[in-house]
Order: sequence, then structure tokens, then C-alpha cells
Amino acid sequence: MRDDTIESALPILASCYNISPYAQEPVRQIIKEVAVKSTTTCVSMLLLIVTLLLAACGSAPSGGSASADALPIGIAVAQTSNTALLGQDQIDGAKLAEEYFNKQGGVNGRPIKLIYQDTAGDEAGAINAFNALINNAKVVGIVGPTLSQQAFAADKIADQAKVPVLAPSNTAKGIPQIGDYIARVSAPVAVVAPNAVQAALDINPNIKKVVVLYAQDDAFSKSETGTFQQTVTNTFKLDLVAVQTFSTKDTDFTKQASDTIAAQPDLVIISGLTSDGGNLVKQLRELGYKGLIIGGNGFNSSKLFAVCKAQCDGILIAQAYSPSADTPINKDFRAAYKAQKQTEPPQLTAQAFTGVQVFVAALSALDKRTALSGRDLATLRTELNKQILAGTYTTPLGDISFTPEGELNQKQFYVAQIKMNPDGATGVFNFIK
Ligand code: 1QQ
Repeated sequence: MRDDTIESALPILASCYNISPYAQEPVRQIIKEVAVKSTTTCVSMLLLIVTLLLAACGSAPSGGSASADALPIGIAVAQTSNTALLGQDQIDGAKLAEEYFNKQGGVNGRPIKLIYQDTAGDEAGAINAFNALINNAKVVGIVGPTLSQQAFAADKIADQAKVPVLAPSNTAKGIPQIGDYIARVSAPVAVVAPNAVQAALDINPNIKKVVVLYAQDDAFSKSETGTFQQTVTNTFKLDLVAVQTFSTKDTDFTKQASDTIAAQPDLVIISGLTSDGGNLVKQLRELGYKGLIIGGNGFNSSKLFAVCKAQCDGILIAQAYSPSADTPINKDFRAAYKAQKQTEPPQLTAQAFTGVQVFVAALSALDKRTALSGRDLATLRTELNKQILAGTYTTPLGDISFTPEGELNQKQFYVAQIKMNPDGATGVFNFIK
């Protein structure tokens, strides 16, 4: 029996039948021993058994040349810092995807392996994570980073290295335009955010005066407030009575809250991140603001509940994902998430899952044309990028595809309103649109 047949078959069998790395070596030795000492009939029998085992796990290597090493995909999101309030949801989605797609045979029988690098919450963290994934882990592509602010710094590095990036939560204007290798599975604020203003008007058609606040040191918040301000003045012809700024690092919002209340708005719209945004809401409510509040995408995690607590109640947030989306894969994703967390999956989790899914689907399509193992890493990354942009995908977000520039084509958006439980610590995102 040829050595290379054993070498290529064993890791596939190991992953398929859960043979630990320690157990693989003795198995390899036994097979070799039999192959050397036995008659031709025995060797043919062995070959047949290996072939049947491979076929049974749906992963017979094409032409004997496919390598069974897991395909490394980078996950560069925030696991530390305040941004981890958002990044943790993304880790959940990536983990679910790895488990789900590997159970289904990975990339035509070859498993994927997610390699995690913490970006923390700033640009330097994202750059370091990207460099490590590209140069050390040699990933085929990256899902990340968490913030647009980080993407504008780190994506350039991936683009120059010709490594495809799928942005799981980078919604500011201009993300796909960073370079040819940058696409996003996170719909831009320009199309998502206006839905929240419409929902606020459905709840209270008498809204006239609006105050808008945004974090001036965050690229996403600046982009989102631009969309909100246009929607307020141009689309709905409301009165924008004040525009105020803060920093994502702020904790004291007394000035912004009292100035907002002095302007007597019917609606307050906040573009910031989870910790600053949640604290601003809390202080606004404590100082007596009673009207509707819209929070932007930085509010889009149940981790917000621990920040504004009971005062989170009633916040409206536009959504690019609904747990009730009617695709088979969403039903699987939702069930898997609920089995682990006993609650509905959030948007950022669904988007991170989708990012991994698109990589798996594009790799599988490439592999079907010509076995992946026949390409060097640079060629694989380039062809993978082209394949990502060419495909259409049925995902938990619905049917999606990309423009040639890497912008996401997604059809449906939603709005949720936070309902806090009487304990003031737990709550839910209620879908109202
Ligand atoms: C961005 C975002 C974040 C607030 C989501 C995590 O949308 O930075 O673009």
C-alpha cells in the first residue's frame, strides 16, 4: 500500500471518526506493517477498507492528492476591552458555524479550523491580530474586525497581502471600498438605520422635535449619525433641534443629557457603542427624559442590559437579522443557539456565523472545480476572493450576494424594541417590524 495514500487518508479518517492525534500514529504503524508483510490480496483488502471508510464519511480524496489538514480561517474580533460586549456575540456565532459546517463535512470532506485572534477595541489591536493571522497562522481569509474604526486601519493590511476579509459588523460608509479583498456580510447603516426612525413614527406619529447624539471618535458612529440626520430632516421633514457629541471613552454624560432635555425633543437618537451608549441612555432617563429613544448598531447586543439596566426598556434598534427568518439554515442556526443559551440569537452572532458560512461555501465551490490542495496559499486566497464575490448564499440573514465591489446585497431588515424584565437585569429584543 502506498505511503502517500495512508498519509492523505489518515487525517481525514481521524477527523471523521474522531481518532485523537495520539491514536493516529499506532494506527499508521499497523497499516504500514500489514502493507509490508502481507500478500497482495491483503494489501488490496486494506486499500478497499480505507476507501470504504473515506466514502462513508463523504470525503474520499480526489486523485489521492487532497490534504486533510483543516483549512484555517481567521476570526479577528474583540475578546477584551469594552468592544468585547459586541465581540462576544461574534465569537458565539463563529463557534456555532465551525461546529455546524464541520458536522456537515466541512469543505467537501475537509474540516475548517477557526483561528481566533483578539483585536481588543482599538486599531493597533486589529492590526496585530490581522498580521498574526495572515503571516503566522496562514489563514485563507479573515472574518473581522468588530468595529469600522478598526476596519479602516486593519483591512488595508489584508488587502495588500491579498487576503479576503468578510466584515461581520463593519457598517460605516466606505468599508468595501477599502480594497478589492474587502467585502461585508454586515449591511451598511445607510440601509438599516432609517428603519428605526420609521418605527418610532409608527409608535408616535406626533414626533416633531429630534435630538441626535453621536460618538465623535468612532467611524461607525459618525457614519450612522449622518444617515440618521438625513433621515430626520430629508426623508421625514422633522425638526433636528440639536446635535451633540461625546466620546466612546466617556462615562459622565450629565452635560449631554441635560442639554438634550432642555431642547424638549420627542425623539432622541444615539449613535455610539455599547458601554458609552448604554450609560448615556441611563443618565438621560435618570434626569427625566420620557420620550422615545433610538439606539444605533452599537446597542445591538443583550450585553447592553447590564449597562442601562431597567432604563434600557423601550429602546428601538434597527436589525439586519431576525430569528424568525424563513430559511432552513436559519432554523438550524436558531435551534443550535437556543439549545446553548436558551434565548434567541442576536444579530452579531448571525452575521459572524454567516461570515464563516460564506467562506465554507466559496471554498467548497472552488474545490469542486479543482482540488484546493493543488494551489499555493497565495493563489488560493486570490481565487477564494473572486469566488466569494461570484456566489449567492442562503444564510441566516436570508439570501445574500455581493456587488463586484464587495458591498452586501441583502433584502430584509427589521426593528426590535428592548423589553426589560421586572428584575431590571434581563430582557429581550422584541421584533416589532
Ligand atoms: C461598526 C458597527 C459596530 C457598532 C457593530 C459592532 O456597526 O463599527 O461598523
